Amino acid sequence: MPIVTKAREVVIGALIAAAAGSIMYACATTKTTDLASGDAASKVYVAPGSYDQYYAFLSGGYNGQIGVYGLPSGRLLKFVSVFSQNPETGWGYNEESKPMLQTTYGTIPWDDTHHPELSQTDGVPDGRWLFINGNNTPRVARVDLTTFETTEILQIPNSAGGHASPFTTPSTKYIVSATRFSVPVPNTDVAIESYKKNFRGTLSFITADQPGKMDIAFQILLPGFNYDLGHAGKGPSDGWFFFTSYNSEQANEKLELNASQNDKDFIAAVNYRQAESCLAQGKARQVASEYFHNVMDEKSHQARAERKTSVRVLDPAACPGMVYYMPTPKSPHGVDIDPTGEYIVAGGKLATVIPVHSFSRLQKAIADKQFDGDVEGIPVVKYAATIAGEVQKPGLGPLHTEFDGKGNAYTSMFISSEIVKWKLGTWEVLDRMPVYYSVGHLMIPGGDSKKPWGQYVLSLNKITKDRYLPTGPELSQSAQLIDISGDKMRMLLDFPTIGEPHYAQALPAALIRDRQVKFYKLSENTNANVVKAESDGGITRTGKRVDIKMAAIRSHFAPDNIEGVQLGDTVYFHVTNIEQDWDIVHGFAVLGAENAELIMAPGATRTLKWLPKSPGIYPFYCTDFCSALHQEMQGYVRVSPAGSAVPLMANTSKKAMAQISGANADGRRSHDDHARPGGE
Ligand code: K7E
Ligand code: CUA
Repeated sequence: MPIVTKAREVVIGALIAAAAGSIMYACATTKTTDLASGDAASKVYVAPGSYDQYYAFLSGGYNGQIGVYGLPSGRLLKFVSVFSQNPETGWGYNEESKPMLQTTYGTIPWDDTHHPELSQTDGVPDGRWLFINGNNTPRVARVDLTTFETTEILQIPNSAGGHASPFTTPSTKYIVSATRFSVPVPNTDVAIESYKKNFRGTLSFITADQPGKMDIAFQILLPGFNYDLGHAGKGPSDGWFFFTSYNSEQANEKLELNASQNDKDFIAAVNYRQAESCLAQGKARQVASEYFHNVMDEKSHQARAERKTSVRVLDPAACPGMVYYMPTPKSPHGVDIDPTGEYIVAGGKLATVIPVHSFSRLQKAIADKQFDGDVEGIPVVKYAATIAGEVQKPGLGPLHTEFDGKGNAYTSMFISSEIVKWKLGTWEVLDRMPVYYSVGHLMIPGGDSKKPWGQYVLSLNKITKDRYLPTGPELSQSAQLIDISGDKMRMLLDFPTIGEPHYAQALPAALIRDRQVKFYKLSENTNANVVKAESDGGITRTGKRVDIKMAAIRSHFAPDNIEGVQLGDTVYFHVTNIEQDWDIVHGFAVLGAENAELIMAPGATRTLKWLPKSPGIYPFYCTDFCSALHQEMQGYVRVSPAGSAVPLMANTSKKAMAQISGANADGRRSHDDHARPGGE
């Protein structure tokens, strides 16, 4: 009986907890509704045919992509394929883009993206490029904001977890990548127990202001902590970079406990101008390190992967004045520099305050040698000497801070699920906004720059719970848009987000909207297998390799019937979309292909590799609804047994071609009346 009673108690306890939970959520929901009352709807309503005010770029987290959303509506506009193969676009599946995913570990079909970073000019986002980090296999990528395509990926050697990345210097001279997981440098077979002796952290400075030419400018070798996030100085602190670290305990097991022992960990303050001068004086070591640099050529639409073999590494001991450690409570995550460049705000996950360091005090402390010893030769600056103030009782679990440009800071509180507004200089808390639930990063358009646009803050929440219609065990992540134009924050909108957007950045749409490439110029297409007219299409055999060059145009492929392919052949379909009209995209898919479809932007060439598995007839078709006769956009490949006498034939003869052209006049529509009939 006692056992039964006990069991009942447990059940009742669970019910109470569940009930309490739903009450909490119910209250929470009511509260949000209150907060969002009034004219919230009209503030986020973008009428049909109208545009959003901002482009927002949300990392896809473990989907390895970038989601492009409009604000204030929260409407999803696009996913940009970056580190992950994407069958929807053929990225990483077609022959042109495959080299983009090349690394020294082989072709990596996935990564974990955390931090989108807009390029800047003089500390202000300029709309040229968007960078993003690959967290798992450390890489950084450049996305061209005139095409929304990934154009460049650089692997980071001597790193194992590219988390503090790819934050930019004020004019995008460098972006950075710091290793989250320390490892032996160079990486080699050692006992994990030898962590303290053998494991090291690296900070990488990457040249970024020249498209197609990203490279590791230099690396700084640091003690084996976990380097977490970073931000460049600006204004008076221009020339410095700040990186948080945790696990200054250098624990190598049960970090949850063992890396939370010290009251303070460190922010590494890096004087990168000093690093540059040490480089110039030849104080760097050239270290053999293999990594890949992959570039998509804009004209040929063909990516190339280049293997690099060495980097320059600077040791702090060889370059005094380059690195200082600033003690910071406790296991700090974010480090954010205010628009004036004076304040360095840390988000100590386990801290009870938000500590704010002063750059000018740091300079004075360094000049006065106010040090508390050193760590492996890196001076530790006294906390009391650099601290400008502490925000008291801010909430629980401060992670990240952004700024509105009006003297206020906004910090995300992961544990207490709120955004806290506080004042720079007085450190007083001005306002709080509960968010649902467990906010990670928050984002103000331009909020980490010199000139924030300061109208909204977007809360990027980790846990959705009851916010939307449930979708099984895994629910979408959630973003919440909050109006910060007044004294008090006002909740405007919830919208679901795909993947796990850690961070986001946004800028006014006007900065990039009118610079969009509408189509690639066919006349400039230098792809080795381009066809610039239907009559250029054809088929060639080289041993067991068959190359088929095709044109795609509303609403047919030329050639559209192919015979003479044999079992054992490797077939390459090189399909060029010869349209020169905005938004007229064609697709290409073939029965039984083991990779994905091709999607060809107007003017672009894409190649699908195909290994037929048995003799027969294989249809191919256009996957993108391109015209009223899209369903007619198809063809066949005949596959014969090996050694068959069927001649190689791309049987769109001149005569047939003429007929097709005739039919084309009916099927073709101009851009203006182009419509995609639904339901087919
Ligand atoms: Cu805080 Cu990876 Cu920037 Cu997630 S990170 S939240
Ligand atoms: Cu081309 Cu549908």
